[in-house]
Amino acid sequence: MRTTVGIIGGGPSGLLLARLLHRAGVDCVVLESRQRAYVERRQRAGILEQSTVDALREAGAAERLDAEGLVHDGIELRWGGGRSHRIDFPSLASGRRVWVYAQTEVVKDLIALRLADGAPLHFGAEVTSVEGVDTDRPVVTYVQEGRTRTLTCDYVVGCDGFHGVTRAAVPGAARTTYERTYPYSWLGILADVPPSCDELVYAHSSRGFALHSMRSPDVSRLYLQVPNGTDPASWSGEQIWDELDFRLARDGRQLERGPITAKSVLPMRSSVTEPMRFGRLFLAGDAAHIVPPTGAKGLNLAAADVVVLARALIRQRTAGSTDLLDAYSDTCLRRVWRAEHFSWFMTTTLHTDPEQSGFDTRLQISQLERIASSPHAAAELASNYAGLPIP
Ligand code: FAS
Ligand code: PHB
Repeated sequence: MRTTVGIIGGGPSGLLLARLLHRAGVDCVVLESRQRAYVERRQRAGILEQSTVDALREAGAAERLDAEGLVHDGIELRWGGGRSHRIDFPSLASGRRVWVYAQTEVVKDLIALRLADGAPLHFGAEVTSVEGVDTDRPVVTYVQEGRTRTLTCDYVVGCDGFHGVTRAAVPGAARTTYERTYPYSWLGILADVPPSCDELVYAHSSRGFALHSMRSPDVSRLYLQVPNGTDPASWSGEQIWDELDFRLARDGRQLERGPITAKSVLPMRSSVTEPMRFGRLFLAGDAAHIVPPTGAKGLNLAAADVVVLARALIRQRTAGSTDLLDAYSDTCLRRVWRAEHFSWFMTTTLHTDPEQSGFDTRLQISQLERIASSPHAAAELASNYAGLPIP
């Protein structure tokens, strides 16, 4: 096969890029290793920042989001067994806000649109190599239904996530990866019970972090900080609810409880690979960078990368100029590092490192008290959380 843009990975970044290019008349092919049902049910992000919603609307992919998504104008921070403070986005973040609309739903919407357009989206197509990225005819090799096939492209975009193959297609001497791991993970649950709070609640406690989130008026999404290597099966439903009550405690009110329908453990990692481009190969989303989910940035960074890249590819095809393509990596990395810092800040302020001292804990409390007492500190958190404009 032959195409202008070969997109490896049918997650949010690959699918949104394909949508943006298709609407501009730039032909592309999406190769996704998993089957459609797997990709559509994979539980991941839950929060869309303003720029992501704007991009989905501009791509004609926000009809269900606008009908079913929950608009949120703030989040609540809790600490010290009773202290709490609400961060108000409209007053602190220039009117920008966030939406609760799960990544699974974004992926379902983009797949449905791609298939309705009759545009090439191949499931069960595992890419095994990307060659010739330093030539003007890179070749993607993939296996589908037991047969090895090739796709010749003008450009290849790695949207294949942290465990994909495209990052390795950049020669080791030409790339640098900056990483940090954290001494804790998240135990996440889905529960068939209405959310106990109207908004998201991020809680610091002596026994560790907890997050109250949601998926709909009838489904709650909650997380507990747990040690790395925790087996989700080692936590019973009652133990999970009891620990969530302790950590999210406020005025003695307990959480509404209900059947837990999904349970998984997510390790925490920060990682950035530079540059995000090598010859005719571009990296986008988790293929290039990972953030701990405390700042709700992962999916949103992926969306921002492909908005910038789509604009650059369309300019190259329509005006013959590679200026935006040449600037892609630097343009994205400025925003990536801002989100990396914010995600690290939210993670290290709200989680309790098992090795931390009493001094460290006092610093965390002081930071939380500063946010509660200073409109400037609160505005810095609000503007990062609601998301900075895409350049
Ligand atoms: P993705 O990983 O979503 O998609 C990559 C796609 O490429 C996948 O469909 C994969 O099957 C495919 N692929 C991989 N190798 C391939 C190959 N060789 N050939 C073809 N296809 C290939 N972010 C948040 O903001 N909040 C959260 O709560 C949150 N929770 C997360 C939980 C987990 C377990 C994980 C792993 C991530 C979580 N994230 C969260 C981050 C997540 O949402 C990512 O940022 C987002 O999925 C990034 O999207 P993509 O870059 O498209 O990568
Ligand atoms: C979620 O609802 O899955 C979610 C929300 C906010 C986060 C992380 C995850 O920071």
